[in-house]
This record gives sequence, C-alpha cells and structure tokens, in this order.
Amino acid sequence: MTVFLVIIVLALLAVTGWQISKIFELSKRPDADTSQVANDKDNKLNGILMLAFVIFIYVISIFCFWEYGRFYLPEAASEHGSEYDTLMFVSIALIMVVQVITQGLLHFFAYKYKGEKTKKALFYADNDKLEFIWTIIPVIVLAGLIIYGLFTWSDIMNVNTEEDPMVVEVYAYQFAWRARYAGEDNTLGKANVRFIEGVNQLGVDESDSYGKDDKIVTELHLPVNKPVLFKFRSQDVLHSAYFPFFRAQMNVVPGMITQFSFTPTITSEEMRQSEYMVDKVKSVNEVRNERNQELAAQGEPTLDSYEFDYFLLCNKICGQAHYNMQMKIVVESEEDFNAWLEEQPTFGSVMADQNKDAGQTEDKGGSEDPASKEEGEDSTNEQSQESEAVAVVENNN
Ligand SMILES: [Cu+2]
Repeated sequence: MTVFLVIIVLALLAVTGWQISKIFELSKRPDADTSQVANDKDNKLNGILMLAFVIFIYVISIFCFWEYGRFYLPEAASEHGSEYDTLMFVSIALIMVVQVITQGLLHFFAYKYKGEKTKKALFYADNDKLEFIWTIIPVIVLAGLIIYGLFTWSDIMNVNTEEDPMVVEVYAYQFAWRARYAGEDNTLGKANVRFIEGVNQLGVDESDSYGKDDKIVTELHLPVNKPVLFKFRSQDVLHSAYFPFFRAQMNVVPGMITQFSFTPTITSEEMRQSEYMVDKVKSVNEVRNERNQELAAQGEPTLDSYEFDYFLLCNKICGQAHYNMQMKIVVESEEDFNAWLEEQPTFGSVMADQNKDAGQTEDKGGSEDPASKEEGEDSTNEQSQESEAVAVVENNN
C-alpha cells in the first residue's frame, strides 16, 4: 500500500513539474531568443563550466587524500606484502600522473577553444606521426605494467615447498571461521562436509590416521617468520578469506580446496607498538570514550577500550551475518606459538571423549538407527569424489 501511494505521489510530482515548465514557456517575453543554436554566451558559459569541473575534481581529490589518507593500511605484515604494495603504488602513481595531464588538457582546451563567432575551426585530416606516438607510448607502458604484475603475481602465488611450510586449514561456514593445524605429521587428515556430526564440526574423516593429531581451533595463531601454507575449505557457500594486514585474499569455494601461502613478519605485539597503530588505537578509543559518556548518561553498559589484533575477514557477501564473520589472528614468537599449540586438544582425543560419552548414553538403552548407517555409506562415495576434486586442484597448482 505504501509503495502504491509513493508511486502515485511521484507521478503527480512529475505532472506538476511538466505543467510548471509549460507555464514558464508561455510566460516568456515575445522578443526572447528561442533559437536552439548555441550563441557566444552559451559557449562561454560551457567553457567556464568545463574548466570549473576539472578544478573541482582536482580539489576534491586532494582533499580526499589529505582527509582519508589515515585509513590506509599500515606497512604489510608479511614477506610478499611489500612487493604487492609496490605494484599497487606504481600502478596508482602512473594512473594519477597520466589522468592529471590528460584530463587537465582536455578540459582546459574545451575552455580555451570555446566556440566564438569570429573563430574558424582548422581542418586537419590526420597525422601518422602523432597517431604513432599516442599509440606506442600507452602500449609500452601498459605492457610494462602487465608484465611487472604477472611476475609479482607468480612470485606471490607460487608456493615454495622447499621451505617446508606449516600446513593450516582455514574452514569457512555461515557465519564463522575455524582453523585446523595439521599436527606433528604436517599433513591434514581427509575431510568432507558429510562427516559433520556432533563435535566433528569440520567433517574430518575419523578413519584417516593423518587426521588423529589435527587440532581444530577458533583463533588463528602463527609463528613469526615461518612460512604457512593455508588450505581453504567451505562448508556451505562461497566465502573469501581476507587477511588485510598480510595483503592476502583467497576465495573459499565449497567442494574444492584453494590455497595461499605467506610468511608473517611482524608480531601482533610489534604491530601494536608501531606509531601507526598507537595513533589509530588512540583515535578509536577517543570515539569510544565519547560514546561511553552518552551510554553512561542513558544508563546503558559501556564499550570496552579497543586493543589492536590482526583479523581474518570474509570478503564475499555470503549471507545475513556476513559482516560478523571474522577470526582473530595472533602472530607470536615460535616458543609462544608452540606453547599455545601444545595446549590445544587433538581431533583424536576430542572424538574419543565424544565416543566415550556416547557409549555411556548407549549403555542406558540407545539403539542404532539403520537410516543413519545408510547415510554413512553414501558419504564415503561423496568423500572419494571430493578427494578426486582435491587431487585435481593440487595437480593444477
Ligand atoms: Cu562468508
């Protein structure tokens, strides 16, 4: 009903506008210039507007750089990050220089050579030399940028297995992340979403011995200066694992395993103490303090003060609570990392606990459901299908 009323109001407004324009038309003085051809006055106005437009664009660009420059990410916290940032900087710098020159000239000439009664346009058919110059320069520049980009890309994407990276699975589902460490053997156990049951949230295959020492956690810890190979898996829809501080992002696709490798170089603590982060945290907390005063006045609970932590975000709009899909990342020294990992329970022990609990309830009179057994057999087929898909993906890499 509201929509219908809005449509009627808009239609009536349009009719009113049309009627008013007719009134203006009729109320014009009979000697007014009604010609559709632009005169000197029109051309001058258009020339000035063209010039004003380009000045406006430049002023607003400078203002944005100055005002919003503080929202740039800090120095990259991964080994490949500086390569990525340099590529980005070179591309943007080139684009900016070329755009300032070409757009400046375009708008200035529109003003300078505006139409005038006394001026006559020069007839100029073509000039091979000029055309050659403005074709060959962009070709060389663009080819250079593309080749530079390709080299950087292959540098970043090719996993160096000689460095023996630590294998970690990053698992996405609506709407959270889990990480699975490969354990002592540095090999992840096979997994399939069809094995998901009870505490086995990630669907790790219980029959695969590689999975027994895997550790599933809700917080991603990484040892500093050690290469990590991430294997991404999704339970439901397409997600995207975005590590802004490490300049890394990878699609997380249901039914296949994607991968990305990087080496963190700055610990969480070092990043917290950097000048950039100290300023940032201070300004966030100033905003929070202001808000807290309002909240306290209304008698509502106040916000905690902010402390920086690295995080992993989802960068694909994957559903209603997509915005909430993040996981804390802690980069720390190898000793701290090992101590933390030591405390985490293995998948084998978690499953043993669950089976023990289940055994106790079954003793009290539980019986096996034949339907669930059938489903179990079915899932083995699916599992082998997924394994094949995974093998294909790995071969391609
Ligand atoms: Cu998501």
